Amino acid sequence: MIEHKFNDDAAVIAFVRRHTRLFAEDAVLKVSEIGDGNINFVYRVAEPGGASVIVKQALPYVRIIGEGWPLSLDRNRIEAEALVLEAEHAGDWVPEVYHYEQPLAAIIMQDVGDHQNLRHALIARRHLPQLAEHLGLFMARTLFHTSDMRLDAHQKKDLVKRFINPDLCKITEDLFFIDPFCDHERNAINPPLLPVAQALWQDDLLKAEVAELKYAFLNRAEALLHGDLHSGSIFVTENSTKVIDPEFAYFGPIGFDVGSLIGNLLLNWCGQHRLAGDEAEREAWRDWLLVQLEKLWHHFSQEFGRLMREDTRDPSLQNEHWQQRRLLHIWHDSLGFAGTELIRRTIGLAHVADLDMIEDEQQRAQAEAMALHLGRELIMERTRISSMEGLVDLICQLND
Ligand code: SR1
Ligand code: MG
Repeated sequence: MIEHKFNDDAAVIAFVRRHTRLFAEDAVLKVSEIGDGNINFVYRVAEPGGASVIVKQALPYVRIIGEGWPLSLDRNRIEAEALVLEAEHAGDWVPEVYHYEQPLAAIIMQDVGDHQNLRHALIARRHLPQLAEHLGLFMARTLFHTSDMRLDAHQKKDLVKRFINPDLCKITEDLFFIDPFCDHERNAINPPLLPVAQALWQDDLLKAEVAELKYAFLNRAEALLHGDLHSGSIFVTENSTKVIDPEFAYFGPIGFDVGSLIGNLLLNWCGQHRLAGDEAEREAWRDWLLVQLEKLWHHFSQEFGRLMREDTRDPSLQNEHWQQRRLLHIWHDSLGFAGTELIRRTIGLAHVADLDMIEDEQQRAQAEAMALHLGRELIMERTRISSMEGLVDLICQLND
């Protein structure tokens, strides 16, 4: 029996009324459970035709698995605190937190229901003119301002302590770096793709590089990451972008966030290759995605570079040569982590609709094989790809 779960809609409404003043006393409120993620329960509380808020509640286990996979409730505190911290540096791009309540492991936050989930938007080939700029700036600012370049020694260590997140990190450690590279029972593999997956499991050189990336994930406390920056964690309109769901936040390698996002654009690029419909339209969309990739890195690296030059506090880190090297290092890490995201979303536990929605299993296997191949190349070649042009060349060769 889970004692702290909201018993019914009335309990959710009472919680919201207790901690916000958004609704008039006589307003008739409606609750709907709208969570489609893997882990938590998410409720929308709305006055029909009027205001609304989101209540996100963590239970002490993974939602899609049940009580057999216990999970610390502290993730909910981490999410609330990460949202507040992100808002200090990138307030335009995160929902506002109205209240966090530790005993209920619940957050009341701004409803971004007028936005569309980015994964659905990409599948529908919706052009989003400001997406790459918003996400590039979001990452540059949140990551720079929580790094040793900006914080003093004590501030940084205090924050690292606050964001120790062992349960959620363990999910990533397993789902990104272990399961997809062996015949693990949690994997979900499209039958025609099995021989390609089996070849990966035999590939010791690839596994050595994955071990390198995992070791970085385990040990390199460079900045406070969002930690789960995939298309499903982003909501969009034409001119607005909101990044939600930082419950995986912890201090890790900056390239993990950048790479997760690159990986998700590339998953869509692979999936669209085999989606039914007009080929010219599909290819035009895939070209648009590559342009977004370029823009994303452009905005991220320009802003991160500017912040390093203008706002680095530690004099020993103000060295221009070192700063350029740092950016190149982030680029190489990003490519490697993008590769692991491509692979784990294709044959691991948590798939993505960009690939899963291809109905024909053979067609799907072709798009999936492309994702695995691209993932492998990114991991293996990451330190030899020195620029965005190099990345786009590699991707285009794969398409031929
Ligand atoms: C059991 S959790 C599976 C995945 O869902 C989350 O959103 C993370 O991406 C995690 O890897
Ligand atoms: Mg999530």
